Amino acid sequence: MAKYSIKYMCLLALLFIAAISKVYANDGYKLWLEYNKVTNTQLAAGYRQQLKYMIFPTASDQLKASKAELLTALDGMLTLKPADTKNIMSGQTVIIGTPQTLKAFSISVPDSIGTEGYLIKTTLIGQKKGIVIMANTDVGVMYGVFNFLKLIQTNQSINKLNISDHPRIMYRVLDHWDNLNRTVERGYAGSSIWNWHKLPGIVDQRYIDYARANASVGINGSVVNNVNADALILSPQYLLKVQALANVFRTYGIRIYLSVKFSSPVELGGLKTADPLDPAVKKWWADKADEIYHYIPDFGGFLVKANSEGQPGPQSYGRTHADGANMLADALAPHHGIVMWRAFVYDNKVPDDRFKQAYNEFKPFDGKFKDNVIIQVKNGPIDFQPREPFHPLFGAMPNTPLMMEFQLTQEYLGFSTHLVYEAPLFAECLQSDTYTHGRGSTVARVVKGDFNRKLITGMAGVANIGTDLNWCGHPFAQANWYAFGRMAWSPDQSSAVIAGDWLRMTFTNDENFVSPVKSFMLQSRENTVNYMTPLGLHHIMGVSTHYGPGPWVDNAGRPDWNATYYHRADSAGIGFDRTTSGSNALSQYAPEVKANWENLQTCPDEYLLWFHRLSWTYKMRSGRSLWDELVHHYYIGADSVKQMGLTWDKMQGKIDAERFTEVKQLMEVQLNEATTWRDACVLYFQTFSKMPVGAAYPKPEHPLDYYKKLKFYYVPGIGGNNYMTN
Ligand code: BDP
Repeated sequence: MAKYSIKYMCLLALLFIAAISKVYANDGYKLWLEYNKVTNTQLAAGYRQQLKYMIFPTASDQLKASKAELLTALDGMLTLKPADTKNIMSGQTVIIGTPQTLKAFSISVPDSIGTEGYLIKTTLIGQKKGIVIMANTDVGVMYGVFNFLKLIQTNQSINKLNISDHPRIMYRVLDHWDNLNRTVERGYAGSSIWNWHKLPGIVDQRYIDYARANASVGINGSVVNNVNADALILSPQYLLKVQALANVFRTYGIRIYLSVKFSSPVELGGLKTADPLDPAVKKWWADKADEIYHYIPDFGGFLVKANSEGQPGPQSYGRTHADGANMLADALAPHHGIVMWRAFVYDNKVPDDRFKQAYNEFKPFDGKFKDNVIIQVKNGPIDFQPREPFHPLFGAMPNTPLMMEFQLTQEYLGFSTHLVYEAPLFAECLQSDTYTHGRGSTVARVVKGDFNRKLITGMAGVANIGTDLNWCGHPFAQANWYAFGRMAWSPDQSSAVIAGDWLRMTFTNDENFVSPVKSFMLQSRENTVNYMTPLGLHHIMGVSTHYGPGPWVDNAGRPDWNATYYHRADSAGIGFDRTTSGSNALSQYAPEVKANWENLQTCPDEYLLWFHRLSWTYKMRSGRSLWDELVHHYYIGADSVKQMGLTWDKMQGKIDAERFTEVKQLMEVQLNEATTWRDACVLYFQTFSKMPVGAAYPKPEHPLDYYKKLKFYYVPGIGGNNYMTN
């Protein structure tokens, strides 16, 4: 008790300091676009010297917005207002433009940077030195400006610049699982930022800041409503609201997309069927597309969840996924829109391992989809678990565009109270070798379209954004939005570099902060795997809410929503046999991958129980028994959260008190929850292994029954009224 009250008083004191020190208070709203003062005076003087004048034509809204961003940022970081000029002043001018505007200075823009790329270069213009930010299009200029600003935000030299970059992926999209009643499915950061009731009349500043943040990392698409879609979104009333958002997004190079319900022709159009081969249905969708493009000329297209978790789809009418997707594709094609058709399908009536079902359903249709259809595939075969092997569809459909779907919102990663930097999870998947086109055919290369240049390419991130002041619930969850944008732009980028940039832009350039915090960020996802699902365990969370541990769940609405379906623990052992002797899911991978994971000598510990069912006494590489190894992982997982907290404590004073205190409290919550995961899982699995837990480990605070009986009310993320929960 005494310990508690001291802790409590310390927190109160911190909150008090945070409240009175207004100058340092920071609610995190500005994300990585803080534009903090450059504190290194020499560096700042150098920047000021080089940025005295600016030539920046503002012919379009995009160019105007880019210029405004540049001016705000330079004012914030350097208290500098570069003078507008028409002439080059020696070593002091930044010229920004596209081929048309740069012609006057005899500067040509290379075709190689493409339509969205940019080039930032220190160069002689005539006799004088200056910096040129150039692109072939206005949106390319915007990306160039944001990346130029990043150099200053991260305190890099701008003396001899020669930076050329372009996106490797065409469609870089955020998927919002936002319902029209403003709940967010699997959202942990407040309500939906789309205030549908007040739209189209009220255009919230948040929409603009959202679009700016996206543009700053190269995100160029936004699906604004839940994949478990409400047909109403296609009604004229809602299309006017969508149009108002599209008008904001356009300035920042972002196209708007909608999730559509396959049965909309029935629900909204009053037709008797939504059969994709029915001429009246085809006409309904074609007319609807015309109507949408009338409101939004640059509308991006549709995202569809069909015949999945209770959603209607073409199979409801005896048709195939290809029939459904192609029908919608035909409706959008005259307007250059695309269909993102999800491969997240599984059915408990299909008597096969859930792991295998998406592959079985989609692989036969390789090459059968229209050019403007892209199949959106989750990174792993089950469902965004803390660790999954890559989805076997990657590389298996060489004649079909496959779009990566990552989940930024932390449905299975501790919601918004756990610090989990997801870039290492993205990178692990993207750098996995599919071997489908020989050694080195990484998932990233498949997604980039390296093996079939004719295909469109894309990457989607299920957004973690809501109305919380700091957008994402946890200050560090912003890093996942940021990292997603960076990796969608260039999937081979390093998680460490991205974390470093994000920390500098969001908090401070102080190396004593950046270095230790970056290292725990990089470790954070592994920590969570350890305290939740080590050694290849998966899908053992609480039923429906997906909050907290639930390895005992065996009575969910469907067998394939039960934890016991996945871990299969009994007195003989634990794990899902997906080798030839089991479900043979491994046969869906290239022979090299199958051989590697099927063989116990080569299968990494990380994937062990994904593919193998082993006895509790099975001897691991470490020399420990499987049971001891499992226990070890659970304990180091929870302990690493404690270590992270101790490192964070040392950061006090290096950043603003408000965010410091918030993160400190979050880490305490995370430690409690990690400990609960550890104790509940170890106690539960021990009922089967019947083996002891080493005496050196702290004992669980409660018996197993306590954890099993815990009930959580009003858990965020499941408040919608328009979807199934699993
Ligand atoms: C699962 C979520 C569910 C989503 C589904 C999906 O639990 O709420 O609707 O994925 O991706 O992870 O469609």
